[in-house]
Amino acid sequence: MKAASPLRLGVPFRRAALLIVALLCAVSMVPGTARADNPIVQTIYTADPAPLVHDGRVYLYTGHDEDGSTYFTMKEWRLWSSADMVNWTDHGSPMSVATFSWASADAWAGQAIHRNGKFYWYVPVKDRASGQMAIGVGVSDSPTGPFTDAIGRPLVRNGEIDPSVFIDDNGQAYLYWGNPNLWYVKLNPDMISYSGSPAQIPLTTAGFGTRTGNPSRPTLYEEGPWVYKRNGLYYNVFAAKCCSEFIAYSTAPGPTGPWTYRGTVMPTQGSSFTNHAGIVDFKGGSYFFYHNGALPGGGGFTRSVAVERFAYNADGSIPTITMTTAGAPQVGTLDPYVRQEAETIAWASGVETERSAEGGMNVGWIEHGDYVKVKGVAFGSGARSFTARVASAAGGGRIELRLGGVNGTLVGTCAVPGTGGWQTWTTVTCPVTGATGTHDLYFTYTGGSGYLFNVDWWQFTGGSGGNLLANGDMESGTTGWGASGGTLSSVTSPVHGGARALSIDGRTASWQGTTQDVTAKLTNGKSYTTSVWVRAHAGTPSAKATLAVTAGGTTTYHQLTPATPVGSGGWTRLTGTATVSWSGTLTAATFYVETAAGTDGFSVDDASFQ
Ligand code: FUB
Repeated sequence: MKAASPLRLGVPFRRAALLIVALLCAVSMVPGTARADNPIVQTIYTADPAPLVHDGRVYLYTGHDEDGSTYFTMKEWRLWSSADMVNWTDHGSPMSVATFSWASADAWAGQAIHRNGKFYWYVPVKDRASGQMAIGVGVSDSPTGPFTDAIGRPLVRNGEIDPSVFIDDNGQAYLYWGNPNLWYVKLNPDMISYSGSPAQIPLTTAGFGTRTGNPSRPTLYEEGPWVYKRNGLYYNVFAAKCCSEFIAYSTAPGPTGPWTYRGTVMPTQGSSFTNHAGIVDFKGGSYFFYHNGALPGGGGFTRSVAVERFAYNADGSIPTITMTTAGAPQVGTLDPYVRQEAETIAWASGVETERSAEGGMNVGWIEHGDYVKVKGVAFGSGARSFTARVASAAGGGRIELRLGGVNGTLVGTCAVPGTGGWQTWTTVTCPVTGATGTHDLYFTYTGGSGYLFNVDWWQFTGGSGGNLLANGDMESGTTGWGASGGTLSSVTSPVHGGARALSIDGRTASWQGTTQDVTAKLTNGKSYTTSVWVRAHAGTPSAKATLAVTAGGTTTYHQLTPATPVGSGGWTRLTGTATVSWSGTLTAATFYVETAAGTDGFSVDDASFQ
């Protein structure tokens, strides 16, 4: 599999080039600072981003510029997805020129959309029979494909490119495309046929700005429309002026116009003479995807997809966005206690990916000193062990688990043996110490010379059964706990288990209770189970466990357990399961045991939140 890979010759080149980037970063960065996460993909060159939000993930459909290209030599499309905008999972190539038997070349810029339980992916390709560019449509039951040719012929063919698809609130779908013109057609509800004929959107200077120096193209519109609707306003974000392009936009009161030119979204930047826009809203933020030539060896035909977070102005206008190497901030954290794919990557150096015989992709072409960074990994109260699925046709090597940097704190080392084949998989496990809280996790690969091993997936196990609460059995006194009012103490009687419990008295409001900060331990979108024993000091108050989450400036209260009457004659267990999610940057999360009403004192023991 390795020998057959078309990427193999590119690896040494890429490794050397990425080393240069690493050195540049090393001199320009303060130790410990989070490193750049743009471009999104470092393992291959990517172009023409088309993001799609579905079921809590962003799916990023891209083109693939071949290594060393001197033209738009593009044979396949690629797909990535993320739940947090920084760790991106490589799904390989779910569609290629070969998917369309009638096409001969040019897997250029397209867009995918979800409708009626299916995913439709509109792409420009060269029609073999006519030699003209045409628009094909792939279809799949899954956002990750595989996609098949939906109709076995071009959906539309007029020699122009770059389809964008949009479904209006009334269910009418539109396909837009074009260079040098701008076309649209109304798609039928089946999304694979259309009614009427393709029509041109008039390219007026009022609608698309004024281009100078090219009488045959008086407006700024060049190619790559991205059409969507927000708050009743229709947006067309497009590549403007050639060459080099910049990204501009127009707005309209309806899906077909009349359009008004609104100015620049992203100025000409970034060592690629093309640029290409894709915009989505995700988990409370707005994101602008584009491409540039920022990877080593990058340029107009060796491009890379990147992303910036932005906020619309109050009047709905789009601010000017500039390219950064930092990229978008992370939304939430990554859970190391569930299986994670090795090809889920915030930044990779030296490695590439390939199809795994066990499904999905694996990380391969690993050599000594290569690394993969996974950002914002929430270890919580501590990891105990690390397991990885590995294969090696050579002698194997080691996976060093480091926090905060490629040479950061070492929390574990896993030896990888030779397994007799690059796709002959085995599972290795090693102990972990010192991995608590939330950190960027680096897999630093070490070993001898040549390719060492492949990694398919990994997972940590928690140090205390996954309980996010420190001192949940209260045996360490009040350590880890606080009170939001009243007086907190550690008592030896009554206790539910062990020798100690927590006690709170002197409350003046029902929300005052025992508290613990779990900000660094939460995973966005995760389902948590709570169990805590409570005993009243007087009366029969209804006690409950609550999680207060502050994110994006807003505090949300999650009921972790139902409010349950607790007496003073014995212990009552509060238990429940709740999914905890938030939008924006998480700034505080506090676990409370409180009462629904009243100010009776109570005791708390044997609490878990996991
Ligand atoms: O990637 C090939 C072409 O370059 C796309 O179709 C255009 O939008 C430009 O990005």
